[in-house]
Amino acid sequence: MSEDHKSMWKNLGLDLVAHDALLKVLGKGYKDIYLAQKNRPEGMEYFDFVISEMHGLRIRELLDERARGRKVIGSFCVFVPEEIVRATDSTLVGLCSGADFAMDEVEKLLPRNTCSLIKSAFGFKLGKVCPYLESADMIVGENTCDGKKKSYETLNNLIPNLYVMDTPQVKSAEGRALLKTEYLRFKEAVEELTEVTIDAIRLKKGIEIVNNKRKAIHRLSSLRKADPAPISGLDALLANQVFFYDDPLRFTESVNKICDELEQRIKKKEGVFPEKTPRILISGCPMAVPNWKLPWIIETSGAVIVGEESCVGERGTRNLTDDNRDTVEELMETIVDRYFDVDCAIFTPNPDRLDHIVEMAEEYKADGVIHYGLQFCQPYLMESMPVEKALETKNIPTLRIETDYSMEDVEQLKTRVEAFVELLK
Ligand code: BJ8
Repeated sequence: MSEDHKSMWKNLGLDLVAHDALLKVLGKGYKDIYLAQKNRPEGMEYFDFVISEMHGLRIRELLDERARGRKVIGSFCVFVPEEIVRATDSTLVGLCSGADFAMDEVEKLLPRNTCSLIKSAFGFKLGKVCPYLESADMIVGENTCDGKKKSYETLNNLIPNLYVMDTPQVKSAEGRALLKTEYLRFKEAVEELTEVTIDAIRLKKGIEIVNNKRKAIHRLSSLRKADPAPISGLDALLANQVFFYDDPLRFTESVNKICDELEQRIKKKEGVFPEKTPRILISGCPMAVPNWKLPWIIETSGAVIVGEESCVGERGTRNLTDDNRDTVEELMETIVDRYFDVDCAIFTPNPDRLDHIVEMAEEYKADGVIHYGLQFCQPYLMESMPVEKALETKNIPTLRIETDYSMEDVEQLKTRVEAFVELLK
């Protein structure tokens, strides 16, 4: 690692020894899981680079932006509207992480039976290893699941610039009104932080930038319908993960470039795996970097992942925001409409999600669905049962997996996944 990066991390207050250890583990994991894949599209080199510089050059870019007066806002959920942040020329970065860190310290503050996603965010803060957390001018929490909303009360003592957004739990007129109130309050908070007044031109521009990222991902998703699949699920997941960190214009361009390449592959019937490889749709909790465990197990067990019904995937990106309006008020309404359609399991009831999973399974020609629930995640574990039922009625085989970020259950999971894949053949 360059001395430059080291002094940057030191200035951010990171624990250099712990951070170094983390980067070593990440580097090894990436090499074993990603670089070991065969037949990857050439365009993935860009994403390899992004991951290798995720804590280096990308942080440097964000700090440079800050030095020019721009702001960086961190978030843990796809309910935080990126359009509003972009409208002020600020950058929104995802803060969820997919690895255990400083768990002894975390369990002094949170009950042991808290999901890995929440514990991991605390671990990265307490272990002083997340340069994104330390570079953010504002960190947005949201009252989604009980675990998150209660943990923000504790996180508030560790982070001076935490802003908490309320979110509805029911898709009713009152629920939508609550989301609108909260988005208007958030807009004001972002305007105050950035000292920028959001007008219609700015908001339209923000919407356009974020929509373009989503459109590039839609294009990528749709190419995954081909058999043989032109890209692995691991690589597609990586693009979905980088969605939350990268410069949006560069990201859009890079994903579109990969899509050009994939189109050529499809023409030549070139795939990452042979034709007729069993196709899997993953559905459930979000998978943040470097949570690649389950996809890795699936794709080394003779199957290919063709879609993710997840916030790091189609649940997070599927809808566009309508920018065909003239005033800030009208554009804010379309933003509310767009996000109110997100079918997170915190909503009750949540029938749209079941319909969407069935639709996705059919559209991506999945032979089976693997439902991924993080241990102690009540919303998604509870919903895994109706999901299974809904898929059963369509004769789509389902495997329900409950796991965490540790590697202890890899062998056991592999045995279950292999048996499931056998069934699909
Ligand atoms: S919109 S899925 S990103 S809340 S895994 S912390 S639900 S106990 S992440 Fe999420 Fe927003 Fe919903 Fe998406 Fe709680 Fe479950 Fe943990 Fe979770």
